[in-house]
Formats: sequence, C-alpha cells, structure tokens
Amino acid sequence: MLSGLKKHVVSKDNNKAKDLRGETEYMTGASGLTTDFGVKIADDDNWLRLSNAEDIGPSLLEDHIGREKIHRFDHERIPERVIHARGAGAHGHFRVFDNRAAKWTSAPVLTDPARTTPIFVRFSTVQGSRGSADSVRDVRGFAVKFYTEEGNWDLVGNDIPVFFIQDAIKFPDLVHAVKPEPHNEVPQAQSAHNNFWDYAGLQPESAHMIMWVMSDRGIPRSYRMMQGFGVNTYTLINAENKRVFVKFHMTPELGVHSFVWDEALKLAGQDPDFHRKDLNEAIESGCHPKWTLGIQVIEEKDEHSFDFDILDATKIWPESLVPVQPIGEFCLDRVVEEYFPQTEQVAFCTSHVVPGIGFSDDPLLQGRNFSYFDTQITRLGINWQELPINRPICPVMNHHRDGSSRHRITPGSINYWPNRENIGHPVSPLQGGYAEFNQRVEGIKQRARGAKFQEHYNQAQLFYNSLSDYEKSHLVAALSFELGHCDDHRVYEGYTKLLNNIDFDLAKTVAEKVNGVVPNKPLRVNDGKTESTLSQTHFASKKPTIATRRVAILIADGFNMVEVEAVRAALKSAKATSWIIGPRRGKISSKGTIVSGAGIVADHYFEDQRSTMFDALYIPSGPEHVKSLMVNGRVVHWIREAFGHCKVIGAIGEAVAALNHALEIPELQLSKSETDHVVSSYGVVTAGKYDVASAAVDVLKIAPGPK
Ligand code: HDE
Repeated sequence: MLSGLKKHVVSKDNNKAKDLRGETEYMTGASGLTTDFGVKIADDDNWLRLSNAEDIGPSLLEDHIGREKIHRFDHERIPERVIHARGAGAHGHFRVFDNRAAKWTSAPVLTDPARTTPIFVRFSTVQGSRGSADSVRDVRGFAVKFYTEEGNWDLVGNDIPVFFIQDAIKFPDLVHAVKPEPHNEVPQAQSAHNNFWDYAGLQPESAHMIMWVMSDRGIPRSYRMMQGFGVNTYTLINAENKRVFVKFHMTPELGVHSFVWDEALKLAGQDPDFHRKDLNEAIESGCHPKWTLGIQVIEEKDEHSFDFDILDATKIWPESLVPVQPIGEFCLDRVVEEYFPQTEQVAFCTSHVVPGIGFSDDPLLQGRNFSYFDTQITRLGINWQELPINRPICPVMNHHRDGSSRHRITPGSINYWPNRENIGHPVSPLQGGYAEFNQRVEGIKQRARGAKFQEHYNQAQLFYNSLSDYEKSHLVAALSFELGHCDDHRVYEGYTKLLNNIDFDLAKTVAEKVNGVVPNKPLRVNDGKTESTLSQTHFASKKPTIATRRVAILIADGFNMVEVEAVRAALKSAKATSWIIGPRRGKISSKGTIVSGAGIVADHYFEDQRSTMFDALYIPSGPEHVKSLMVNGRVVHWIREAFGHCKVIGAIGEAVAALNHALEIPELQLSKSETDHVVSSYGVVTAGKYDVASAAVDVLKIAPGPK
C-alpha cells in the first residue's frame, strides 16, 4: 500500500517552494481593495458618471479606477499553447537512489544521492484547446522541469515512447492535420476526422505511433497511472568526457491503467476535468504520485548495431535489447496555488539541459530545440525565463537586457563581454561551464534521412503482437471508431490498406467494420515477435493497491449502517476514497431507524454523479433500501454501466438481488445463502451476510488489475 511513498522523504519546503513564496501574496480581509498602483478604492460598483436623482447620464472617461479594471480584464488572455494547450501541473521533488549513473554522466542531479531537486510537472493533452476535456483519446504530455543547482533541466516527454514523425520539418503539417479542420474548426479534442487519417495514411512513418495512440494508452485512467518517456535520444557525458546515448523512462508506482473507451467518451461530458481533479485529490489526500526515473543506455560504439536507427523517434529501443536501469524517483507532493502563474505560465524547452546531459543528432530533437524557446516568446514575451515558475533556483548572470516586461534590475554600467571589470565572464567546464561534446562530424549537406529511417512497420507490428487479446480488441474498436468518423472514402480506404502492412487480421477486421479495403492476403509476413514491456499488463502494480481509487456506495433509506461504516473504514485504511450516493443529497436513514432519523448524509445523489466517475461500486444490505434501489431506473443504470465498464461491484445480503435484477446474466456467480461469499470472474464480489472480519480482505479483492 504505497509503502515506498512512506519511505520517501517529503520535502515540500524545497528551494523552489521558498523562491515562489517570495512572490506569493495572500488576499486578506483586513487590507482594503486597492488599484494596481496601491491606492485604496472607495466604490467598486459604480462607474464615475454625470447623473442626477432621476437620470443616469454619460459615464466619464476620467474614471481611472473603472478604466484600470476594464483594461486589466481586456488583456487577461494570452495565446494558448499551439498544442498541449490543456494541462494540469503539480510540484514535487526528485532524488537519485545512489551514484550508479556517475559512470555515464557528470550531472549531479542524476548522480548525487544527497540532493533533493525540486521539480514542476505539467501533464497535458495535445489536440484540444485549453477548455477541452481531459478524458479524450490523445497522447498525453508529461513535461518535467528539474530546478537543479546547475540550472533548469527540462525533460519534455509524453506518455508514449515514440512519435508520429521523424523530422521536425514535418511537424507543422502533422499538427495542422490533427487539429480541428480549418474551414469549420471541427472537431475539438479528437483525431477522428478526415484530415488526420488522410495525413496518417500518407505518412507511413506514423504507423507505430498510431498503434500506441489507438491502444489503451490513448485513454489513461489517471495522469498518476501513466508511464512517461523522453522519446528523443539524448546523450550523457561523464567526467572523462565520454558520451553515451540515452533514453529516459518514467514508470508510475501505481501501475499503468486506462479507461474503457465508452467510459472516456462519457466522462468527456460528465466530468471534463476528471484528470485534473484526480491529480489534486490524490496529492491533497496525502497519496503523492510517484515515478521511478530509469535510463536506457547505448554506448557510442554500438550506435549502428541495431536494425533500427537509434536516433529515429518513431522507434523504441526494445527493453529486451537495452534494459531500463532505474536511477532515481520523483513524487508530486504539492498542488499549484494558482493555475495561471504556474501551470499556464510554466514554459518548457528541450534545449534546457545542464552539464553532463546533451543532445543527439535525432532530427526531431534538433527541431524541438529551436521550437520551444521560440513559441514561449509568442506566449509569454521575451522575458519569460524571469517568470517565477520558470526562473532557476541558482544565480542567473549574463548581459541579456531589456525586452518587454523585464523584471530583474541589474545595477552597474557593464552589459557586455569582454569588459574591463571581468563581470559576467564565461566559466570553464572544470568550474561548471556547459561544454558541448566534441563530436566528430562528416557528411554532405543535403536533405536526406538514413537508410534505417525508411523502415516503418516492424515496430508497429511488434507493438500489435505484444498486446493481450483484450488490448488488441480495444485497438480494433478505436481504429474503427476513428475511421468510422471519416466520410471521405479515400481516407478510410487508404488507412485500411496501410494496416495490412502491420497485420492481416487487424487490417481485415477494421476494414470490414468501416467499409475499407478488405485484404485477401497479407502485404507483409507477421514475424510473430513480441516484447512484453509494450503491453500495459506488464505494468500492473507490482503490489495491487486500491489507494486513491474512488468507490461509490449506493444507499437508500433503510440501508445497513454497520456494513457501510465497516466498509468505509476498511477503504479508508487502504487509502481509497468512498462516496455515499443516495436518492437525494441529504440525510439517508439507516435500517431500523427510519423513524428516529439516524443515518448518514449522502455526498451526492444518483443524478449528479455517474458510475463513470468511480472505480468500484458497493451496495450494502437492507430490505427497504434495496427495494427502492431496484425500482430506480438510474440505479439500475449505475449497476449495468459499472459492470459494462469492468468495474468491481460488491453487494451484501438483499443487495445481491439488486445485482441480479440489474444485470440479468445467468452465468454470473453470486452468493446464494447467508454463508456464501463469492468472488466472480467478472469482478463481482457478493456475500450473503456481512462479516466485518473479512472486510479488509474484500477490499483487497477489489484491487484493480491492468484494466
Ligand atoms: Fe512538443 N511542442 N514538439 N513534443 N511538446 C510543444 O511548446 C514541437 C514533441 C511536448 O506542458 C510546444 O510550449 C516540435 C515530441 C510536450 O508546456 C511547441 C516537435 C514530444 C509539450 C512544441 C515536437 C513533445 C509540448 C507548444 C517536433 C514528446 C507541452 C507549446 C519536432 C517527447 C509542454 C510549447 C508543456 C509542447 C514543438 C514533438 C512533447 C510548439 C516542433 C516528440 C509535453 O514548441
């Protein structure tokens, strides 16, 4: 039960937290309202105007207080991110386990176990605007800013280890194709449209990435249950100036879990902020999400030893060939105090690395190193690095000056180098100055990519082959949904043709569903190769846990209070949260006390929450309460929907009949007598009679698997 987290020292009061505190102003009731220039305001309701007792006259431009208020409001919005516009952030900290990475890198953030490095993480969706829904099918951004003592290091990753394209020059086309179509700005936060699938079909290098996004990875249950990947190939440089190639992996302690598609679709309307709220709820309840940082390392001499190019971002480095070596861990322990100055204004740049970490010639990374800095200027202005959330915790000294919204004041007459005072002088690598690795480069200046960059289907097939049967069926459903939304026959025909390069059965099944090109023979042989770490099932929690899972307890008047209290206590000790849902938000009377009025206050009622918002459902016994639940259509829907979404359902005594009534599945095993305690293969746990002693065991039985 999150035992690792308990051991992890929580250091909310790190250097970055102290730095931000200097910028934090609490509004109190004591001090009155003022203008931006500090003058107290006497009337905030009436614009200064000419008026008399009967008539309101013209408003006066002279009202500087009214004008200031409107001016400020008029300029509240800044351009949203061109992609990854919708996000959620949190603060935390990172530590390495020991100095095992010192053989590869001189970066203390990756080698010094005595250090705790403050971090800020921003999770995001890619396609949708700032106000779109969290649960849509999409890639998730996973960007980490490490505030190291040597400067900021930004690891700007995703929850999927590969990317759609190999070369940065194609990025604007990719983004234009996936974003809402230009003529009508439809659809929002969806890739299910002609332009995207048209582009994907004509860009076979995206095939591998498409497999990932259309798999369950595209609809994560929680940001806390996602892997993170640096995707691009970086380099590490050690104290002897030796270089290795590296890929970064972030593996969540809670395992990797997803929604089912129907759940994700419904949540987009029922609770569009589901992931954002989930992150804050977990952090605030003390269940700090935690990831292990691991690295895959390839020596320089082995750069060309693989059948793929290790600088190609559409390829993984299979873990059976290059194992992931855990080197440290980070956790998120503090929610943001205000969204805009932190989550919105945080700005990541792949070009922000610290000594000991470098780039590779990965053509996607090279382009990213230009793009991120550039885009921040549009969003935030040239002095974006001075914003509190972006500024480093170590000293900043240079001769950059001026520009819009410059905050820092740098006294003195010197703003150039070299200067007679030796102020702001470069520092040698031995004293910590960043030095590029002295890489030998030979070549012909040309627009071309290497031979191994031309192969696009091997790893798409490897990914498909590695999925469990149910993951494969989800992938088929997702592809069919998306192509089913395309109405141009050239688009769905083109993509179904492409799929036959990956797998014949996959292509055939999807093509039959969407009226695509049904193949009669494979275009390429499926070599049957698999890689276990590509399936989500590989990342089910090592110790299954229900910590932070949300359990809905459905009750009506006459419910069994003893059972509810015992189950709630067991859930609480397992760090799960429980919510009482009743016919009304208010007091619900318990069994035998309907007259006297004892009972429990429901947190919600059947209409204002839906089963999609919970991981499990529990219904206690009580003849009267069960009778009224069974005749309530919304409750019947709750049970059916939860069952359809593979949620765990628990019921006691008379409530077993409610399950039978709602589900009507003859082969579903349910308890038949008072002594019967049945855990069915459908994840339905029933008992004839409640046994308090076994409550804890029940709770563990509902620990979610790799859904
Ligand atoms: Fe980004 N990407 N990207 N990207 N990306 C942006 O920068 C870009 C790529 C990723 O929470 C933008 O500040 C190019 C891969 C994340 O603030 C922009 C290329 C990966 C975030 C940009 C890529 C990412 C961004 C838009 C191809 C996974 C959100 C706003 C050459 C490793 C960061 C911004 C946040 C954001 C450019 C490809 C991840 C326009 C040109 C591959 C997580 O600069």
